[in-house]
Amino acid sequence: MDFSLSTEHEVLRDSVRNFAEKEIKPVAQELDKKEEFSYETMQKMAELGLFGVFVSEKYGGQEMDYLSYIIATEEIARVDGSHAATVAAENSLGIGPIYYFGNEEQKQKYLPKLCSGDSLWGFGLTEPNAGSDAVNARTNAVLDGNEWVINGSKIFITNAATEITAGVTVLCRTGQRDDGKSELSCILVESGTPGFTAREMHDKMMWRASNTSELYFEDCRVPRDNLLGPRGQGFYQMMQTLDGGRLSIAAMGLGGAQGCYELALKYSKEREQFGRPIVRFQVNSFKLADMALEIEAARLLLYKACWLRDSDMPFSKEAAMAKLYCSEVMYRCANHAVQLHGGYGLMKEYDVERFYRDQKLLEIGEGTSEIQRIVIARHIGAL
Ligand code: COS
Repeated sequence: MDFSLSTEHEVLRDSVRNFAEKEIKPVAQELDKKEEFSYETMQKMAELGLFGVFVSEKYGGQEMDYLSYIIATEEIARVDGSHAATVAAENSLGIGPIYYFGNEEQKQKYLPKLCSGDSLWGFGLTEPNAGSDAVNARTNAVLDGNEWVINGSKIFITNAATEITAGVTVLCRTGQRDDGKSELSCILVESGTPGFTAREMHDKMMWRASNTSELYFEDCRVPRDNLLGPRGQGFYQMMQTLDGGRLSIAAMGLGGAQGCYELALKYSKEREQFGRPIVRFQVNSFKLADMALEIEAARLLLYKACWLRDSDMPFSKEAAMAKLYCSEVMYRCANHAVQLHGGYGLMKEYDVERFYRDQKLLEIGEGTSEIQRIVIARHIGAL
């Protein structure tokens, strides 16, 4: 058994870490405060090759493995959750479905611009009344001649309302199956299509510098050929996409936890109370020891899940485990980090304050912690 990373992975980690420290860290606080999506840093991330990391070079991607993408996401998240969200949502949710399920024409048409960062793409699964119960999606698509006519709405969709969003993959109910369940299919809807509106959502607690939107479809007509893969495969495509997406959320948990830990360790060595650095109090050093321990365990769990995926082995259960564990580790690390910073940890000028808010999304997005426990329980035959 060999736990060492390849030179390629190490080089990637170093370059993304340096980039994040230099380009994202200095602006993260201000963007969070202003609730502003930065096209400038997004473009710089694109130039670094952070979009389409696992996509073949044929479509403009980096053709690296999934672990590489996860390490890159982890390193961005170590510095800022919003930027990591933009990268993660674009790779696994925006690009992923087109890359894995699209036909050649769709891939040629959309992927090069998504990989270069010239445009972004959204993943339209969640609806106001279909969150955890995703199979209950009600957005409807009816064939009328050579066009799908779509009606319905989606909510909490990342990257779908930016100035450069090229479109969204939308899960639609396209009929009823013989077993009485909904027939669900994915349809590609380009931005600017009449009847399709994306409205940015504001006043978020977390990921304030990432783009989140509500989508509305009112008699929105798109060509019949915009169907992604075979009709009726939409829910499986979405679930498979989420298996990969859950690894990204896990990477954000791991990276965020690492960021909290490093900030807390540094501060605890500098801050003096009762005549000595607070790290010298056992109660504090134990917190840091727990953080280091859990981060190590989280990294092993996540990288093993990536190894399974990169080896074409089933990884659904491990993705749910990694997502669940890494997000809960970040929750505990952010909590300890704020506690160690005392009153200063409650102030926006300290990054741990932002980490503390940003971490909450990880226990909710791409399947709540409760849903991950359902997925794991089903895999082990306990449900
Ligand atoms: N890959 C491919 N197909 C899958 C799958 C997976 N990982 N998991 C489930 N499916 C299939 C099932 O095989 C089933 O197929 P049939 O209807 O043909 O039998 C179908 O999808 C529905 O699955 P299931 O019967 O298990 O549906 P449930 O409603 O009981 O539960 C859960 C599905 C709860 C696991 C699912 O709805 C889920 O993950 N919900 C959370 C959604 C989510 O993460 N949203 C966040 C979006 S933020 S981007």
